[in-house]
This record gives sequence, C-alpha cells and structure tokens, in this order.
Amino acid sequence: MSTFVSSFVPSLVLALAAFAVPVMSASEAPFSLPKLTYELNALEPVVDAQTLAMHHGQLHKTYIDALNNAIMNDPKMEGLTLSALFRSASKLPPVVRDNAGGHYNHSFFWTIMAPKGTGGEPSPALAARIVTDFGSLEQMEEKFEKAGVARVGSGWVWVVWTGSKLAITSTRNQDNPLMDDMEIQGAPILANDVWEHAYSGTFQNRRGEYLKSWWSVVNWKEANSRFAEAALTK
Ligand code: MN3
Repeated sequence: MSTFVSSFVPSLVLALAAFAVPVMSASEAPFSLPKLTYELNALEPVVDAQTLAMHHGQLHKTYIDALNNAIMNDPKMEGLTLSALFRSASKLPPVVRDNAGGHYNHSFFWTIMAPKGTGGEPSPALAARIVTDFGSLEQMEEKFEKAGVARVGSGWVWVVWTGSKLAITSTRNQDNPLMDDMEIQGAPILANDVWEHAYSGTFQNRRGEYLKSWWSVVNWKEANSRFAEAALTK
C-alpha cells in the first residue's frame, strides 16, 4: 500500500481490509480530515498553534466538506480516488478540482512537517539526487524559496520527482503537480503552502522569511520515503 493511501486509511479500516472485499480505501469519497501526528504548538515558532488549528481544523476541513458535497451528488465522480481525479483535472468542474487539490495538498503538507529536531535529514539517495539536480542542498532550498516568493497571489511550491530528475515548481491556488495540465508534473517530495493564511500569524506578509525558516520544521524522513517510493522502487 502506498504511503499516499495509507496516510488516509484509519487503522481500523486497515485491520478490516484483510477481510473486506472489495478493499476499502479512504482515499475515495467520502474523504475525511487526517489527524495531525504532532501537537498544535509543535511547529512553533514557524507555524503558531492558532494558525495550525485554523489551517487544519477549519480551512482543510472546508475543502473536504465541499469536495464530498460536490462529488457525492455526481454518479460519474463518486468513488473516484484523488489520483484518478487529478489525472483528469483539466476536465473537472472547478469546484471539484479546487477542493480535491485543497484536500490532497493540505494532507501532504501536514505529513511533510515535523517538530524542530525530529525531521532528520535527506537520505543518502535523496541527498545525492539533490546534488545532481541542484548542485547542493543550499541551492535547492534557495531555488525553492525563490519559486515560493515568485508565486503571485496564492499557491504552493513543490519539489517533485518528474520520473527522471528532481524539479521545483509552483502551482496556483490549489493546483498540484499531479494534475494532467501542469507544465511540470511529478510525484511530490516536498511542498510548502504559500497562501498568506499559512504564515501571516507569525510573519504577517513576509513570505520570504517564512519560506527560509520553514526548513527547520521539514520532515525529511517523510520526504525520503516519498522519494524512495517515487524514484527508487520503480
Ligand atoms: Mn492552506
């Protein structure tokens, strides 16, 4: 089971899955809010507790509710997985595209952060790939920060595995690099939310400062397994 799917499957469902036919997958509708694996104040001072509570408990939940509403009434879309939705993103009604993106992007985002000092570091395999594709970790971070600052309005900045290399891309609103009409497509390895709601609690409008300090709460262990799954096991 991929980490993408397993991150959405409650342990009870996992326990039942061995017996249930067909196997249930919580990456299908109705979608639900994944639990955080850390306390609300665990990412301070980069992400303050109040911001995290609002961002996870209210904003993310809003995307999920709207997505469930939109697809549960549509027999063509009910039962589709997020990956299936993204593969035909260009043909989706905006309400489905935006809210499916919002759900996936935020679910990914919570897992790619960890309390300071617990996130580890890039694995030897990922570190080597970073050097090949960017020159150094510092150069990758700089390019990622620049792409995040350059995103006009709201969106996301990503490190993705394109199938042959690591690349940095930014997407508007709740788009993501799994969508079929993105210029750069690939499997997400890292992502940062550059909507102002993600950082204004601590940084007001200083997105660049947020992007720079965000590295201290990156969960490299998660990035390592995403990279291993995308690039090393194929
Ligand atoms: Mn957000």
